[in-house]
Amino acid sequence: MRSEEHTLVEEELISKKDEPVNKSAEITNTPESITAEEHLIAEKPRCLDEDYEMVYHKPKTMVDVSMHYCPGCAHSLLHKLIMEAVDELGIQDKTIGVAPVGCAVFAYDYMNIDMTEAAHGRASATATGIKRLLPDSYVFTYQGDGDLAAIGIAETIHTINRGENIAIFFMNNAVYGMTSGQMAPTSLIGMKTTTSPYGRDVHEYGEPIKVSELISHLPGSFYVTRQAVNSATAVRKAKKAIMNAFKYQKLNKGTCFVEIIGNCPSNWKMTPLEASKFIDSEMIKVFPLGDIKLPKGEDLKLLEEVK
Ligand SMILES: Cc1ncc(C[n+]2csc(CCOP(=O)(O)OP(=O)(O)O)c2C)c(N)n1
Ligand code: SF4
Ligand SMILES: [Mg+2]
Repeated sequence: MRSEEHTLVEEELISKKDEPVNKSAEITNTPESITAEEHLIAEKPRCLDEDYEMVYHKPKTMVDVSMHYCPGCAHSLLHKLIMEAVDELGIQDKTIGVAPVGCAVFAYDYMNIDMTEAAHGRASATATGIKRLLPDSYVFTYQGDGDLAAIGIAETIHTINRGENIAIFFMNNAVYGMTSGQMAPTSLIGMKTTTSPYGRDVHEYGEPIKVSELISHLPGSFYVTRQAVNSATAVRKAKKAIMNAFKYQKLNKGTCFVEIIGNCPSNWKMTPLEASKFIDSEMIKVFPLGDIKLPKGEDLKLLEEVK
């Protein structure tokens, strides 16, 4: 709630904003040369701290820079959710991420944790090496559908079949976003892409691959879930799934796989809002949301210990 004091300070700021600036401040930058405006700006947070209740802040695990993503792109939101989870679990200094080749190639510029880059599709193989050398760390890969389900499908299946104790965050936006929207293994039937201008033809290219269902049959997968980030409810559920994927790593029971149905407004040639609606009306018909494989039996009891 705004206080009288805050309103007064704000009015003072507005009235002093137009006062002539001490030009010497720009040249000498000495404490005496601080302008009235600079002084008031330094004062402002004191007022905010006292009179506002903090309801949202960027997690400290996010680097405070602008992202390169297109407006409305789900990558930025997924980055933030993963980093919020790391922040809330207090594992920033123990978490190591592997960035993909794809639009999220610069994930390491935004996530304030140890990260490395893998060759296209090889993130889970890279993560395997890291986790085996540093078993007490929390290791995750972040991969798109071109990266994980096309060029990297072999690595993905073998990694999960071995039950590597890592988390895989899989952003499924049904196209190769970075390279201008070619058809991916997850493109929908009839979906127009730059390499399927008349729509994906099932006879020519087969059905979209449902990676989560596929890998849930592998004994090495421990937790498999499919979520989205196109609504507030979906975001809350996705965040919970991401938290679970990190927590379950403590149990050393296998791979945790979180698929996120994302978007690519630029290559889908939609506004962000249209893209969100398309997810609800088309994408989740093919890729239904929800948990696909959950820990059970004795493992469920173990999970209580890490909550
Ligand atoms: C070995 C190799 N083959 C192909 C490419 C070209 N390439 C870069 S990104 C990409 C597809 C990325 O799509 P996706 O993984 O779905 O990520 P998105 O951009 O959609 O998030 C391809 C084919 C490459 N960089 N390296
Ligand atoms: S091209 Fe698509 S996936 Fe890439 S940043 Fe833009 S909207 Fe996101
Ligand atoms: Mg993609």
